[in-house]
Amino acid sequence: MVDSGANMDPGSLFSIGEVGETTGLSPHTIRVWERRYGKPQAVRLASGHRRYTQEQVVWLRCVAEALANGHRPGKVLKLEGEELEQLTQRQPGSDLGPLVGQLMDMVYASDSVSLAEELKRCWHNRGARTTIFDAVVPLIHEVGRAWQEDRLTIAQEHQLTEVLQDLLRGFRGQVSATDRNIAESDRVILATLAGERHGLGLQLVALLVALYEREPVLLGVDLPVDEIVRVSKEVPRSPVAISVSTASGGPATDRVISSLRRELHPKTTLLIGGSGARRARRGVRDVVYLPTLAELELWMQSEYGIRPFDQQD
Ligand code: B12
Repeated sequence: MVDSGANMDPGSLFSIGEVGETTGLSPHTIRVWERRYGKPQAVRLASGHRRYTQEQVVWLRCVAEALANGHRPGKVLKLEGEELEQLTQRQPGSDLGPLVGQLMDMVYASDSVSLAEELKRCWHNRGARTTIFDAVVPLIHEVGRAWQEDRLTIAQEHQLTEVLQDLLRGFRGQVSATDRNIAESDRVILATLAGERHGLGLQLVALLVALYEREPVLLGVDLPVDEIVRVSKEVPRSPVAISVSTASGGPATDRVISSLRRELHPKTTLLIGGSGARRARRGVRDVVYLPTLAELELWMQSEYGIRPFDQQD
């Protein structure tokens, strides 16, 4: 459920202008929805100004994506969580958006060359945001579904992973700054925990971190806690971000996250993301849970005091 925000520190809330800037929705639309649908219910300051929680901003961004896919506000505004997420990835009346459908045909045809070319074309012509959020992420999720339903061979799935890893690294190479001094707090250490072999989440996060002109330090997948701690202790002001897939989220992983939290320097920020990450209220203390890339973006915007990467000059 969306938090009412009543007990929140006003400093951690967003103004309607900031919400509009991050979601692309006009403040007028947001006010009309509150009146008409009762959502998002803003926190009112003594001055009468509206403020929104991070959770509400993420919800509004999902709403904006679903609307951009052609779904009706009356339907979209009633939804939350997984149901809403599905509409951000699918167009009405069809299972997939045309671009993802086309990319899936290439996966089925084991045509890595066309797949890579199409994604590069998307990156050059339609930009980083469309490529990440409208092509790569829905493609990964559709491949997961197809694999589960036995519509895809192991080789086809592996081939896609290889293509995406190469591309995401290549895109990152294009946006990474090479000629400036990187402050310790501007680095983000990225890893998955022991037993977790899903690495595309890390690549996506690394690309997003680079788009925000920060430096991802990739330790890769399947790392024991003491290895992550050893690297982090050298640079305690760099946040540590861990990707947890649905395959590995759960109480056993929570215990590993607790021990990682205990062993890291107390000042080191620990970010846990990926669809296996839990929500803050049920999770480990002193850990920032950011299950989606949209939440990572908001975190970076508030942490580093910067605007969305595609609105910077
Ligand atoms: C490719 C793939 C593999 C490859 C991975 C290769 C590689 N080098 O990465 C291989 C073949 C190794 C593999 C193995 C397995 N896989 Co697999 N795999 C996938 C697939 C298709 C993509 C994986 C991936 O990287 N996802 C991770 C990211 C990209 O997705 P995400 O968790 O939703 O994260 C999103 C955000 O949360 C965010 N994010 C991710 N990390 C982070 C971190 C931070 C800090 C932040 C802020 C955000 C963030 O980015 C993503 C984009 O929105 C998924 C399908 C899917 N839907 O994910 C299945 C999937 C994850 N695999 C699955 C399974 C079952 C397995 C195996 C158990 C299969 C087996 N029987 O061996 C093993 C387990 C391996 C292990 N020990 O980890 C299931 C899990 C289902 C479940 N609920 O348990 C899935 C969902 C497929 C399915 N539909 O059944 N897999």
